[in-house]
Amino acid sequence: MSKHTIRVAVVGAGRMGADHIERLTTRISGVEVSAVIDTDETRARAAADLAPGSQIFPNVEAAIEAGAMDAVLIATPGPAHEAAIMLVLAAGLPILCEKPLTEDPVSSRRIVEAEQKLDRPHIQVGFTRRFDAEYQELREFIDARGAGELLMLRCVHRNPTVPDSYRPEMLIADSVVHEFDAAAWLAGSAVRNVEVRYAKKNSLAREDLREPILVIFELTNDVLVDVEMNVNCQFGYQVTTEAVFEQGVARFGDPSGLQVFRDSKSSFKVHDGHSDRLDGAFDAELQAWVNAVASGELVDGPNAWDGYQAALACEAGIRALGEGGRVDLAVEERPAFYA
Ligand code: ISE
Repeated sequence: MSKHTIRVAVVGAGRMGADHIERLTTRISGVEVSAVIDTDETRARAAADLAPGSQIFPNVEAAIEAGAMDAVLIATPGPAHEAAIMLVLAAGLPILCEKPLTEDPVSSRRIVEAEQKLDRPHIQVGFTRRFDAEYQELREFIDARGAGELLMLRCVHRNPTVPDSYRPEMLIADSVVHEFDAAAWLAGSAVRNVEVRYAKKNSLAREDLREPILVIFELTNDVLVDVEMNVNCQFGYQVTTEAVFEQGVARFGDPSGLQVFRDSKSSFKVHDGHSDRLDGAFDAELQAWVNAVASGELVDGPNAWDGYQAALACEAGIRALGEGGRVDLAVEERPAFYA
């Protein structure tokens, strides 16, 4: 692809889609939002107002037919991802798909099979944590054996509250999916089994939402990972990771910035949600993707194979959530296409 401004169509004009449209329009270079695609015209129009000059379309087919874009960012809810991806892949355009790639491994597998018929990967998956400076620093530390071999990862993932649309299995498929991807990426190994334990239920959580939970999983290199998944912690958004090595411990995610001492107390600002906690990572992720599309590389970050691996881990995690016990995954070798 030549060095012209990349024209991006954003599919899905909800909160995440609008956020990406605003980001692409105001903060990312070498790109313009040329199309907004949403079945709800009012929503599409409101989001398109954030990107002057963009056109709106009711579906992906119409935008492809009009030749409205060079690349596509998919920000619809997960169940709509496969259909949009298949259409865009058939048109040979690069894709940045918000996580999850799809909500089950069977449909994710269909996608990696379709993509492997192309000359190179076209799909990047929005596992944004890989673009966060603290995650990147920890990965470099692990790779450099800064404190010897990595033994364990101890993660905390807390949300202040979740909307009523958040179903119990989303604890795994929408939330712990981040740790499945991030831990595998940090440690350079795939997830091989998953177990879920329930804590005493938070009475502030909805009746049908039994949480917090503790998710424990092993990687193929024997590193053990545990995640406190807590979506009603009330006080703010918190993501911490502690890596335990043979000769030390490395940790990130604790509050930083201004510490105020007042009225016999000290305090730090805590993040409100993923948008402020991961703001810089979202910028870095989108800029890396746009640059990759412009250079013809098409993907610079987690690819569809990573999305498929996360879907396999989620399927095992959802079974463990419902049935208890440890659920094993079929570990497959990464194809050379996705090396
Ligand atoms: C949400 O979809 C996200 O991606 C957030 O990062 C995560 O913290 C939250 O639990 C999910 O529901």
